[in-house]
Amino acid sequence: MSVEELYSQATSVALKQHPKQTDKEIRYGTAGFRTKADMLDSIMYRMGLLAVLRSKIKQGASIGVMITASHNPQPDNGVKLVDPQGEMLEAAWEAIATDLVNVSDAELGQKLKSIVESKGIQWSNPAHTVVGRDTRPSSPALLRAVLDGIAALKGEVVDLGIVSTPIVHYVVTCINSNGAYGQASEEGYYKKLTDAFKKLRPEPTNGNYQPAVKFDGANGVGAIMMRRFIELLGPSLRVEMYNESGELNHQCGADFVKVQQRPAEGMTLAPHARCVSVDGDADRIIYFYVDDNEKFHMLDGDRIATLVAGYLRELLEASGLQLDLGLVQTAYANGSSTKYITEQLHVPVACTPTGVKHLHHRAVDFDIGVYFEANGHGTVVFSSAAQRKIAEAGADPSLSESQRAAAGRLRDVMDVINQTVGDAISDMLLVETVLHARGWSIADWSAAYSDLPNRQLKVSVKDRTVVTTTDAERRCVTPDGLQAEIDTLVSKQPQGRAFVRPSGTEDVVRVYAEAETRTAADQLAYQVAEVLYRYAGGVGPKPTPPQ
Ligand code: NG1
Ligand code: ZN
Repeated sequence: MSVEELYSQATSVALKQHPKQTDKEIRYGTAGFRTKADMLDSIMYRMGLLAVLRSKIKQGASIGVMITASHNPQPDNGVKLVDPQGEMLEAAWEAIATDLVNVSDAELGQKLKSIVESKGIQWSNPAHTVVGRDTRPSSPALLRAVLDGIAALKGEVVDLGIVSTPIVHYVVTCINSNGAYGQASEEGYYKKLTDAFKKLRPEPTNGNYQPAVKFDGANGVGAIMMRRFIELLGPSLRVEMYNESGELNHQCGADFVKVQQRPAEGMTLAPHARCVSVDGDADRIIYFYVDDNEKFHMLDGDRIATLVAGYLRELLEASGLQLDLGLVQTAYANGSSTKYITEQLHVPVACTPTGVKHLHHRAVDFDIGVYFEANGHGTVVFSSAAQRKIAEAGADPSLSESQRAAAGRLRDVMDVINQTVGDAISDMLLVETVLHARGWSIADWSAAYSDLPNRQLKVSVKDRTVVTTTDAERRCVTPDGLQAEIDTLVSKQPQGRAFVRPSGTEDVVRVYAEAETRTAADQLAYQVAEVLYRYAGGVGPKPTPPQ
């Protein structure tokens, strides 16, 4: 079949089987395309087409397609593409994706042709894709649309079935590294992580550390995966399962715990038991516990980042390796965590706009970059030079035995980490490894520093693009005068900090505030929401003062 025939075949499949459902423009945002599941069929089909083009321009390297709306409610769904090294889709192609899904069905063939020609895509190159989906009831039908898109342009496909987002990133990376990153399958992923984890704890207990967690699967794919992990982990970590099969993300999961600042529902809590909540596609994780007085304590992405960065710094010192370690956060990082990591741990901190791709890009500037969003999405990346130096140091006869042991440990810690993307379960195994090494209970971990009380709110406005920001989203540029009002409100609160930014995944503007006390943080958040509503054209109910 000629290229021209393929373009017209793609168009006729679109018209007959996956017609465009709306003229409303949709954009490829921080998490790909995400909206109500019943508006996604044509978008999925076209993303299947795009995955084939993306693979061809990368000389046939595998491209991932993940069907999920992560922590969003069950009726939503979404899709994102994974680039050859396991990273998020390159920014220039986000714009191409947006163009491709917004043209009419009749213009589709012409659009494909113009992408192929303007990008100089070699049509004779092969195309390979790896597809995964979450547990949403809408996902199987949307998968068929993606597969139809891939088939229309004659791409090859490996369908991983129901898997977490990080497994798709892992498998893509393994295929494209010819297995150097690991065995390219779901089983290969489980084995790599659990083998390294078990090696790092010859004895499951140590000091105050007990090898047991309570796991909230958010009624999603994380629960299914954890069942498989449990078989492989054996007594090295006992996992009690909760929220395995109800409504996805409903009153549970990492986002619920983080935003509501309370335990997931449906769990049997016990004082000081470590509880873990993951999100709907298992790429985010939040720890929490209740103390003897039933007080709730949350250990979020900032806590994980500081715990991990502190431990890596210790291993670097013990091994004598000269590698540059840094931490990357966003404006949502609690002020106390930033202070702790810079002043106590002496690890440099960088701040980027929200969205893991920004954090990831900044983190790779370090030899070892730890990055986490406060919501629990993050990982650690090691440069190839760092990986080589660590491997060499483990066997370097000029080093002392304890230096070699520390380097060897660092190498094994690296194997527990899914460097390709934030990964809830890999992150959990990493946290458990550090707590075990330190002999820490969850309260010991929590004692490192105290979070400043904080509050997040959402404000609906007529057009959220009227809010624009600068300085890694910490200050807003427009609407005119809004930042000055926020500055005045913040200046009245001891340890106050607040910012507003348009969401990339919801039609709202988000407000964040922190301050010395709970009441002050709540009040500041409300006051900022109120001025935002006024300056940015708020719609619907006005922000109401905290009770
Ligand atoms: P938006 O909607 O742009 O705030 C949310 C999260 C991000 C990121 C993306 C992608 C917060 C405040 N924002 O983005 O951190 O995870 O979703 O899923 O948690
Ligand atoms: Zn997610």
